[in-house]
Amino acid sequence: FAPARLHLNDVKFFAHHLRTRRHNSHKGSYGSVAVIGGARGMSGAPILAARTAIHSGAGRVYALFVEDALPADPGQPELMCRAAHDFDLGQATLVIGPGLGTSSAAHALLSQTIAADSALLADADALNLLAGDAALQDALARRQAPTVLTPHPLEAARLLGTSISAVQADRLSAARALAARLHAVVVLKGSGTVIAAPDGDAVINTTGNPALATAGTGDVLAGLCGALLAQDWPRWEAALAAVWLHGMAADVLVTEGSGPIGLTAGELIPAIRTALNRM
Ligand code: NPW
Ligand code: AMP
Ligand code: MG
Repeated sequence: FAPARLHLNDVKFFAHHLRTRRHNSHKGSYGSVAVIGGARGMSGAPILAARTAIHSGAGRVYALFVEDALPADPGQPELMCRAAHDFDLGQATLVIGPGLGTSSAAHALLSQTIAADSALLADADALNLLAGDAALQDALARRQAPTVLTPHPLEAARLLGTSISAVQADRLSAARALAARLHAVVVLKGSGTVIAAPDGDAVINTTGNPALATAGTGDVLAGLCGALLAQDWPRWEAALAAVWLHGMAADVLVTEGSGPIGLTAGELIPAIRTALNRM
C-alpha cells in the first residue's frame, strides 16, 4: 500500500501533544533526557543532541560520556555533563548513539540502556553495535517502553546486512523491514525521510533540503525526537513531528539565506525552537 506524505496539516493534527506551559509547572513537568555518546574525538555529537533537547522543551538534559572523556567546555552550561557509568538510566528518556563509538564500554552501555524501562531513541553507533549483535536485537525487539531508531542509509544497510544501494533502491521496504524486525518506529533518514511502524504504516516527509547534508544534523534530529518522547509524546507522533520540524527548520534557514551552502547543525537548534513555538 502507498505511504502517506507528511505535510503541515498532518503535523498540526498532533500538535496537541505539545505540553502547554501551565503557570504552576516546573522543570520536572517537562521530562528529562539523557544523551549517551561522546567517545574521544566525538564529543560534539552528544552535545549537539543535548543542546537540541533543552531547546525543544525538555525540563532537564544530561550529556553522558562513554569514556569519561568529558569536554572542557560543552558550550551550554544548562547541560549536566557526566561520565555515563555514574548515571541511573531509569530516570530519563534515553538517546544513545551520537559519537558513541563501538568500544566494549559502548557496547555495555547500550546493553544496559536497552534493558532500562525508559523511552529510547537509538542512533548512529548504537545502531552499528546493534547490527553486529543478534542477542541485543532480540532484547530491543522485546522492550515494552517506546523505542525509535534513526538510521541513515549506511546504518540501515548494516542492520539489514545489505548495501547502501539496495536500501536506497527501495527505501520504504527497508524501513518497514527494520520496523517489523525490531518492533520499533524506524526513521530512515536522507532526502525524503521515511518513518515506518512495525505494523507496516509508513510516511514520507516533505520538509528538508540538501543544506542538511552536513556533519551533526542527525545528532540534532536525535535530540529533538528525544525531547518530544521525554514530554510523553507517543513514539509515532514524536518521530513524525521531529522529522518534519527538523526539515522545516532547514527550509526556513535556506529561505533566509543561511544555506544551502555552509549551514551548520548548531544553527538548526534555535530554528527548531521557533518552529516548535509556532506549532
Ligand atoms: P558514502 O560516502 O556515500 O559511501 P558512517 P557517520 C552514508 C558521529 N558524528 N544517502 C555515506 O556513505 C556519529 O554520531 C560525530 C546515502 C556516508 O559516508 C557517529 O557516532 C560528530 N548514503 C560517528 O560520528 C559529527 C548516506 O553513510 C556514510 C546517507 C560516525 O557517523 C558527525 C557515513 O556513515 C557525526 O554525527 C544518505 N542520506 N547518509 C561530532 N561533531 O562529534 C549517510 N550515508 O560511516 O556511519 O559515519 O554517519 O559520520
Ligand atoms: P546523519 O547522517 O545522521 O548526520 O543525518 C543527516 C540528517 O540530514 C538526516 O536527518 C537526513 O534526513 C538529513 N539530510 C541529509 N541529506 C539530506 C538531503 N539531501 N535532503 C534532505 N535531508 C537530508
Ligand atoms: Mg548520524
